[in-house]
Amino acid sequence: MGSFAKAERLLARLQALGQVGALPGGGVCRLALTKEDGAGRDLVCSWMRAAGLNVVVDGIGNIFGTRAGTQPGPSVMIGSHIDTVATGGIYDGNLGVLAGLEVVEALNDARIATLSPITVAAFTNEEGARFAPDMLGSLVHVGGLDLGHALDTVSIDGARLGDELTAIGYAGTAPLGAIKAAAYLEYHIEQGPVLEAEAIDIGVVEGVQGISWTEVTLSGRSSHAGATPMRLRQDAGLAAARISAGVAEIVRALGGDMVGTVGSMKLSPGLVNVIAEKAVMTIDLRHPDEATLKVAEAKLADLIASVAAAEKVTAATRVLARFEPVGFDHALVGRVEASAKALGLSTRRLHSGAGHDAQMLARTCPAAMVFVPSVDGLSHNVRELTQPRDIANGLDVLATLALDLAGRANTAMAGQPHTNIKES
Ligand code: HGY
Ligand code: MN
Ligand code: MN
Repeated sequence: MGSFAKAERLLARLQALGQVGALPGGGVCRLALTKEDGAGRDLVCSWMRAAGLNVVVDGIGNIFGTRAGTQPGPSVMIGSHIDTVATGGIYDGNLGVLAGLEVVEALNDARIATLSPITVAAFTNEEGARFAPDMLGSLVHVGGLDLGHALDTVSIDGARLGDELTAIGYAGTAPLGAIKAAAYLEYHIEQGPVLEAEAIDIGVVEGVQGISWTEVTLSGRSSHAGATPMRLRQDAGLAAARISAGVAEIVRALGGDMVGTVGSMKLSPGLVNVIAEKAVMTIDLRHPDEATLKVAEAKLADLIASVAAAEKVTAATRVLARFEPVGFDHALVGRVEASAKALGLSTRRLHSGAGHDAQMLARTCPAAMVFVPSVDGLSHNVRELTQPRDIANGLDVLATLALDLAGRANTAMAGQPHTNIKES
């Protein structure tokens, strides 16, 4: 059955963009605002312009490519991100931006005009791996983070966000929030095991779980690994290890959907025969329920305090990101489900384990997401893979729904755009 959009061009573009920042053994590294990210942006903008889109860049580097409708007004926005983690795959984020571009190109090829404009968006620094928090660009876009504050963010490698943005040529001049969205769609890989395990074609995403990122700095005293008796040590490395193990215990005790990750831990001086004087570690806690996430955070604070006292080190914490759970617009979620079913695809409702720009856009307009299966549930891994058939399925749902929301202009049924999704 399918839709007016075809996956071949999208699959080719995913591979082509995946060559920008490609890692030797496969996968990609395009950390936000690096020169590789800049090159990826240049390539995507060149495709947008070749498709006739009006491309604008705002002050935080968000890219918006708009295909005009026959009527002025807010866009149907299709977005995601093209920055990646350091050991990323070619699908996370990139699929959503390039699929939006494919929808536009397919409309051009089919000579279909829409009543409402369609805007393809690539948001800055969705990953948050280099600059925290994640979803930073879309958060600024919706007014959730002051631009000046965002531009002064310092990366894990000591760079200032605004300087890096200027260095890659994406410190834009378009006013923040200038492109209004009547509805926001994000097409994304699931990044988890559910759809594959249940052999489901399309994930109908009802919302995104809460996210809590904390950086902990533990300060002890370096001394000789051999000559210092255990009772005299102030070992920041041991404290960090005990906190890491304690996070796993907190998560296990809360059970259910609770997840916790110590993704980075740096010891200094980091030498085999020197007791670590300093440890800097990050803790990522997530849960779909805000109250439970708060309980986990309180337990973490107690854990840090008790380990620091026991190991005679000092602990300083810094919140890197904190977003409450978000529910997507019920009517639009229903439209995703109905579009998939009308295409003969199997569906399942689920919450997203990962954060997405859609959770920020949901603050300003109805937002919803389309998920497709991840092979082995893998993502943030160079082996990230989604099968071409699944990519085509998700594209068909996205294209069908985007056209439905934007409204066809050049047919006898021309009328009001369906972007006021409450009516339908
Ligand atoms: O961390 C996340 O959930 C997303 O990949 N930024
Ligand atoms: Mn993503
Ligand atoms: Mn990601």
